[in-house]
Amino acid sequence: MAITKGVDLEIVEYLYSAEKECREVVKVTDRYPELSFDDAYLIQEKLIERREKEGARKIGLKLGLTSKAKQQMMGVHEAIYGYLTDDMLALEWEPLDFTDFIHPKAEPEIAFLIEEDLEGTNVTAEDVLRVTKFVAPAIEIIDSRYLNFKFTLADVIADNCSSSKFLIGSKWMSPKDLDLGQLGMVMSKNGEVFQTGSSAAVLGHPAASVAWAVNKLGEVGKGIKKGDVILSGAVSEAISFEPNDTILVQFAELGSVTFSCKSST
Ligand code: OOG
Ligand code: MG
Repeated sequence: MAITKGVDLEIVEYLYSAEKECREVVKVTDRYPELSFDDAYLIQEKLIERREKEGARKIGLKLGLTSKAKQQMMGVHEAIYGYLTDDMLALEWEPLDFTDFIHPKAEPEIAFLIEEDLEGTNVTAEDVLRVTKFVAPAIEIIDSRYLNFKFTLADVIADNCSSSKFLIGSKWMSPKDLDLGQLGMVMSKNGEVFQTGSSAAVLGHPAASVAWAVNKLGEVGKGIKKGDVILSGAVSEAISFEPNDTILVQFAELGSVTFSCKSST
């Protein structure tokens, strides 16, 4: 069942202000249990439009729930997607301010830099690799606007899939020059290893995850564009961080990406 007309904009304002004020809020489906996935993607779209009105610019996409482990955790069989905007890009050499977040977590991802438009409903991982100029190591910082980071699938889609910030490492490689399907990954916090994994965790191959997103967008006549940055979805579980923490993600062959969080004073 779909939500009634007009409610969508109310939800957009609800989520927009929660993000702006770094405030966690009760999940949308507590009030609107009838919220469908289609409703949720529509709200996500309008939420991005709302941010574009304030000057943000769409620069690409992010995938979520692309690993079997995460899908099982949520009891779903499908990935989800959200949008990246220019104001989400964080830089390795500028410490993050914890007061910009609610309860952030960092996760290791592969970034795709796209050099050709791609659209369709039968797109394969090979097609994606063909239009990918570079891949790079990346960290996504997710920061659900919902209380205790707890939500249903419709809730998280509406909340632009928990997106907050992302960082891209400095080593960019052509996907032709490495075995992108089997890259080992180590994520550490303050020098201690917290997560290990392989890029194969992302739907078998990170390019398959991007292909899934292109096909999903293809169903509504959209696609990906030259210049887009696309985050593959997490290679392992996310880890939380606090002021003074330093997170480092290292990928075999593809190098590393890191950030620190400022002290709280
Ligand atoms: C949803 C977003 C998940 C990923 O890479 O799997 C995501 C969440 O877990 O909050 O970005
Ligand atoms: Mg992610």
